[in-house]
Amino acid sequence: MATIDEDDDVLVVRVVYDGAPLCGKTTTLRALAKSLGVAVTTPEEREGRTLFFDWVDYVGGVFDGRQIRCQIISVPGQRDLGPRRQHLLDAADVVVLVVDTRAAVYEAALSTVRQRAAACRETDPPLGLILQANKRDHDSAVPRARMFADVETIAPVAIVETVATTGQGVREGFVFAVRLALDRVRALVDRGALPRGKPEAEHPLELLDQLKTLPLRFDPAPTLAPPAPDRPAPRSHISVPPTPIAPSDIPEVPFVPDPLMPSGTIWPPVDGRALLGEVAGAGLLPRRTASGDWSAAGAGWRLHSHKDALFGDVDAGRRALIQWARVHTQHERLLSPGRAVVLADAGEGRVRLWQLVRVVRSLREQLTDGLAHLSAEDLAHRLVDTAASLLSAQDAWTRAEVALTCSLWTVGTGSDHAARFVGLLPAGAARAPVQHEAGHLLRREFAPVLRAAAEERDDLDVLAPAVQRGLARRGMAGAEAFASLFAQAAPASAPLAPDGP
Ligand SMILES: Nc1nc2c(ncn2[C@@H]2O[C@H](COP(=O)(O)OP(=O)(O)OP(=O)(O)O)[C@@H](O)[C@H]2O)c(=O)[nH]1
Ligand SMILES: [Mg+2]
Repeated sequence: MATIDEDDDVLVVRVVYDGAPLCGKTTTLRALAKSLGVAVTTPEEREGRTLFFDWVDYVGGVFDGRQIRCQIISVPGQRDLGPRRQHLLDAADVVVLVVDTRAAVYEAALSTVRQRAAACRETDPPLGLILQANKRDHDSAVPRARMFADVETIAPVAIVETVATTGQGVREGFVFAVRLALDRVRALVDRGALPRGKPEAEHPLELLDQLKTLPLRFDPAPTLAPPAPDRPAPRSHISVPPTPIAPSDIPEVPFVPDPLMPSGTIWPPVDGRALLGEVAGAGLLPRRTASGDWSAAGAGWRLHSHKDALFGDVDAGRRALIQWARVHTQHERLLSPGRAVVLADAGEGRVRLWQLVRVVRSLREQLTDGLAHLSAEDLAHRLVDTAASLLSAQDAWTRAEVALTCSLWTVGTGSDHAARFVGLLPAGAARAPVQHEAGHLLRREFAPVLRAAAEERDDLDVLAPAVQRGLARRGMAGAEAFASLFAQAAPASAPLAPDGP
């Protein structure tokens, strides 16, 4: 949802690329980013499929004297990722619906257009919608005239024809989308309803954290490698904190971190108060996100409260606090330091449970730093060390009673160099963690890193053997898959095929 970020003096708008699985959303964002001369961030992918989103930041144009910062986001298309898709759509200022126009999937695409057009019209002020007719290069693409006629019967929707793989038409679609977004912003200004403050998410990591707190309608484990046969059974499960109350229409009192809060409302008892003092000094003001959660980030801290962490009285809230304190204590050695849990007044006798997490740099952020400037040998070292940290985190987390998602974004290293979970603890953390086969995990996590490396450097042919040497020194599970990932990206260094008959 658009907002005026007064700190940076910009208008932030969100352009969301929606559409069926494999219609070409990610391809579109990559082509757009290339034409705008900016980068795409893709937190996680599995076999080329988007798991969370693709994110592009672009500052351009002016609205009422302020620069416009566009957060350009594509949703994951897979049916089972619906909650994530919805969360991203909820914060849209305009939707670009990417449609695969090949004949075989055309009818299904039209029904998506019908649904999305109806949903956009229901929003107040209406949400702009553009139809990006993609894959126009395909032999079986439906004729242009037929497509325009069909869409006309649905709603007055602008159509932009594209070939995302070459970038044709993609930028035009985006420029049009921003105009529609600004129409909506203007309507909000006229009503005095344009919010001021930080956007729902300021950067991809924050958005990723939000999505990771959402319930999934599926368990990703079955589609991945089966758990190792000797994996220990989870010892016990932590139940969801007791008796949250249903959200009501009575607005909540916003949480203002205050180190003078009554005792019994902060965990850990002593250090927690000191941490709270630090957070209070940062002047963070949490805001409600589209999913109903509350969150704030800045000055090295993240504050988060799940939408259901609201309790009708202090006793119910205290029981939940004690349960969360127990989770933190049990997993202290696995979690990044600088965490507190706080029970705060929410007004009308209600209390809300918050987690405060000091930001610790993730493995992925540490890697990004060295991607452009390290020598191939040093980068190879760092890549191998990072892979080892990731695997050791996964190993350690199998003993956890909470489902700590293991990825380059959620693992960091503590002062003792041990791998630590740096994300927000999942709400109602009542699930055994999923363990992936080492090679699979490494491929999944490092493929995007390698793509980024390929954009930054032209010495992958040197990097690949350096990685191989690093692995040989270390001896690591999944080493073969890891090495082959790099070898594939550097064809010049791949072993020559024997002369065939
Ligand atoms: N021929 C052709 N292929 C395309 C075009 N756009 C995308 N593709 C291909 O379609 C496939 C899916 O593209 P993606 O961009 O990954 O689709 P997506 O919608 O992001 O997929 P999910 O988010 O994972 O559901 C890839 O193989 C692309 O190369 C296009 O305009 N023409
Ligand atoms: Mg995608």
